[in-house]
Amino acid sequence: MAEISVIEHIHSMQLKWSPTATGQFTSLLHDLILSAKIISRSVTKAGLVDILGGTGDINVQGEQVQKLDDFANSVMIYRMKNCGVVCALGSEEEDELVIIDKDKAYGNYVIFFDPLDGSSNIDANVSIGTIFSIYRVNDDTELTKEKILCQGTNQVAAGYFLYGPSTMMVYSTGHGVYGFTLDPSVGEFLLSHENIKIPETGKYYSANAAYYDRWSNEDKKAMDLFNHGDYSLRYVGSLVADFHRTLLYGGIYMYPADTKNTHGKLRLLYEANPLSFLMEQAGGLAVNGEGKRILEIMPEQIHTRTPFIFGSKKEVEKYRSAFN
Ligand code: AHM
Ligand code: MG
Repeated sequence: MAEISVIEHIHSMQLKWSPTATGQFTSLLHDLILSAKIISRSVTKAGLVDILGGTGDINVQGEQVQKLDDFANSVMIYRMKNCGVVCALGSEEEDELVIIDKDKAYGNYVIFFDPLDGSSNIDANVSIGTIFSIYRVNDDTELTKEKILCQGTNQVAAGYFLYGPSTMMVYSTGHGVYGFTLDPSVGEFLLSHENIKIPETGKYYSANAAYYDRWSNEDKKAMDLFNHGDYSLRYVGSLVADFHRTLLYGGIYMYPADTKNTHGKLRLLYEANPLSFLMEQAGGLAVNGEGKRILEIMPEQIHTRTPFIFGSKKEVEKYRSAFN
């Protein structure tokens, strides 16, 4: 069987869907993939070198920064700032949007990312990931926050890298969802999951059930619809890992608002939007607590949070039935 590399795949998708492409997007993906390979290398060696544990700092989210968080963020920022095609970026680990100096090579792409999602799991050698969301700005006038912050429906591509037993890349440009597995012997991501579709229904439900007492009555009622023997509970606590399992096996993931996280915990721009883009492309649903499509929420700022519920159509509709 021909082994298709991710860059080859991106080229073939562009030929099919955007034949007049300039190559900027491929260039961006190339640098993104290089960042992920560098992060993956460090994640794999984490127990052997002094990169486990915290830096002692607290980030803008009020969370402890892990050394690997810090490392992954600097790799991503460096590569994205210097790839020549990005004009602005937003990271979970940065307080503000970063607008790239116009004296550097400068392109039309905006990228949001969570450099290392699931970082509370790092020291336990549990799967973690990098999530990305890409937009294109089509005018050359001065960039403003208003131009950059928009609904997730405007994403031109989204995806994630999963650092698990194998390192994977899953991405979509709006024409299906494709998965690639890093073959360390050749150093390339090779196509392993073609045109992924989530099952219409699945037996896994996923939520931090310890927060039950903090949820609204509707969310408690929704949880009760799954918390019995017809379903099975899975919760890693690394969003990328929980998403990947849900994408492949079906079922539902729920991180609703609670009395502590009154707007939900997960961030719209670099967690919920890119994963919702993939989920919808795979035939699933992604909504907030009010049942609104995640991709239609207008962000108020770069770190806007949202309740986040996604999965197979049948289970997400069942979740929604608790609100009627
Ligand atoms: P992080 O991006 O700082 O790692 O935080 C997000 C993580 C998600 O990966 C995970 O789904 C969630 O937080 C777990 O939260 P909780 O510990 O409240 O269940
Ligand atoms: Mg995260």
